[in-house]
Amino acid sequence: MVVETAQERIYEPYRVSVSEYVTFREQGYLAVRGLVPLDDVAELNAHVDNLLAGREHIPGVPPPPADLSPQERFNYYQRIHMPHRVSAIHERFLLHPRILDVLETLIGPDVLALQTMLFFKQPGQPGQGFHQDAYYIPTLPDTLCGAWLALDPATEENGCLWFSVGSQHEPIYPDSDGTTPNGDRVLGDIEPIANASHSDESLNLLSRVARKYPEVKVEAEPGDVVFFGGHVIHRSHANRSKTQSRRSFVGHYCNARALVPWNHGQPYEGESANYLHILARGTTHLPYAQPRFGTPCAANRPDLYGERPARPKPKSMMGNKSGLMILTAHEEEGHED
Ligand SMILES: O=C(O)CCC(=O)C(=O)O
Repeated sequence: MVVETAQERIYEPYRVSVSEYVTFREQGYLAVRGLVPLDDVAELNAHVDNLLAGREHIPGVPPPPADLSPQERFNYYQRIHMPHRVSAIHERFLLHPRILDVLETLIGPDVLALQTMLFFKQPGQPGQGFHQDAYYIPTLPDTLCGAWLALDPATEENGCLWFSVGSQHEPIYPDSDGTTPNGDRVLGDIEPIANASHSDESLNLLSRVARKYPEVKVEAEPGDVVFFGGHVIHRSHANRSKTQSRRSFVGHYCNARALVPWNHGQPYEGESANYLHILARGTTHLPYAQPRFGTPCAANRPDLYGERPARPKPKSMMGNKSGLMILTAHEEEGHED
């Protein structure tokens, strides 16, 4: 029997439209409907069901104890961080070609894959209060982008994402409580925050900034992917439904030519941890990691995902004898722009 996996499937490339490109910048997020095929979503959901049933486990993540009741087992996990480093299926979704097609346009062309998170968000489980992702994951220059894949319908009731539209133009607010050294600390009048991600707005001081902007909910169907930049303030509420899970898979990425002084709180050598993150698309002059489970991407298949067509020789705008500016073939040496 041939078991078809996401790794072996050939996908129709996704071409981002001009209007989607503009929307991402205008709103701070872009929802691409039906980006990931439902067969792939079903495969990841089956894996999640197996985790909860104890039929599969992720190395380093304790499985639910055998003596739990079915309800306790169902609620055992809330979120698993960085599973792509130890589990092949998570690496495949981090490097899903259709997700990378969009990222290549929004933050590429060179894309580094940094982080994965699997959210369970079963009925009654909490949300995550106002935060900016680049507060947690610094990239220099800052090109961070999240890709949030809905595995279940995500509704207002079960805790979909909400975005403060316009806040993508805000700086990253540093904290006063020492949680991270990140944020735009050199801006003269920036007011530090505290308790980012806290769901109590009176404690989460980023809510003062969020209040300047209209907040928009983004409901999603399985297979929809919501892309959002590292600056946009966003949150999700608790799952208030009685029966509806709100599972999702989130990857974080940046331009592969940015320094990434971040390894999910783990140590790394030197000034940046780029050598621990996977080159997903394009090329880079900086170090990068190979995918541990061999998912095809730019790091191991530069012929497919890395090389770009040779560019024609550059031309410069030069004045001609009549004083008009015209495009002129580049001189090898001694030209002036
Ligand atoms: O899925 C959620 O509830 C929150 C996700 C989120 O805020 C994030 O990935 O930055």
